Amino acid sequence: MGSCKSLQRTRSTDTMTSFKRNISSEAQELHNKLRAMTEKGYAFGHQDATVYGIGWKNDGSLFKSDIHEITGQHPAVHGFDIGHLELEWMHNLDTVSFDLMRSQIKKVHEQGGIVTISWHASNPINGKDSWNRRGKPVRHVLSNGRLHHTYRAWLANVATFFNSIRDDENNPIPIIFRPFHEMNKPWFWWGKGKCSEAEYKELWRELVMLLTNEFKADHLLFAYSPDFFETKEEYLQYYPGDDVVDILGMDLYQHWTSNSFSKNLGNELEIVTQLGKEKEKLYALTESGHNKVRVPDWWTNVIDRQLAGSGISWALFWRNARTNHHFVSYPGQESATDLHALSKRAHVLFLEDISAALH
Ligand code: BMA
Repeated sequence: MGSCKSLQRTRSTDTMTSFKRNISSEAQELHNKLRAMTEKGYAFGHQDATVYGIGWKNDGSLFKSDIHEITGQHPAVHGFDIGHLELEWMHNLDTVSFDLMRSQIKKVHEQGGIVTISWHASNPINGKDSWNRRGKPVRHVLSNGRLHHTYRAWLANVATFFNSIRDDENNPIPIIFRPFHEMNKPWFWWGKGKCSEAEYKELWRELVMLLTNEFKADHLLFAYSPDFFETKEEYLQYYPGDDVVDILGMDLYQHWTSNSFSKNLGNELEIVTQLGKEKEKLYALTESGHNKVRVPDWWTNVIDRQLAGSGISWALFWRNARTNHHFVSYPGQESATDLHALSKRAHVLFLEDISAALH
């Protein structure tokens, strides 16, 4: 690694939307930074890290995170979600205001951190949430579909938001966008059973084309994130093409025992490592966690046991919403001491590790 290979810009040769994707220098720099970072270890990420935690909510005056409370360090990768931006709401589906999100992203970026954004988009058929499975929305939002016009306006809003996130020099802050995740499972309107593989791929390709080339948000990298898979074929079932995916993601939660989770995680890592080599792409654990982190040594004995030396770029753990829905430790919680121990390991990268060393 360490090569300066530029991002894939080849055209797709099949019947799918074919275009030459625009990629700004900011996006290219973010990619280079991710590569350099990955040489040192993997970055620790947390969803909504600085906007709220257990027992606190950011009113805009803070730069605080549950991770920092425990380890003295902020996460290196910060996840946010733009669900409901498409409806032109002032705050997302989890009541995070988009103005706060913008200002926190700026702070993260100023400190050398990395930002990744997911999109729990509403069902375009009825405006209800992502889990609403009414109709076959995907085919209707594609170009020529009856909802394409509405959906295009959604993407214009998304691009406007991304383009509004700027540093003090007015340069757009590069972001890893992770739309339409967990498509190989049946829970979202864009998921398995709600569209064909070809429709999903077209959905993705049109999104990239519209956001980057049409609406000029070309400072984005794109992460593809299936949920649990057992084989390479399963992983690639909805893969929309090397020219429109920059990071091979995977979402995997521990629902049952640490043993079965470790086994699945290990198998998935082998698959994406191989694919990462073949495709010369970065790979990451884009969503993970064990609700309530009920295993006291989960961080060192389950997570790091699998992730150390795996070659992944980052692992992002889901949000700390409340005491019965949180995916990292908080002060006094039973896994907090172990998270602190994890943070001492040199190959686990936090905010200062990636800003100081890589600037
Ligand atoms: C899910 C849950 C929901 C939340 C959604 C988007 O996994 O945490 O409560 O609304 O993610 O953040």
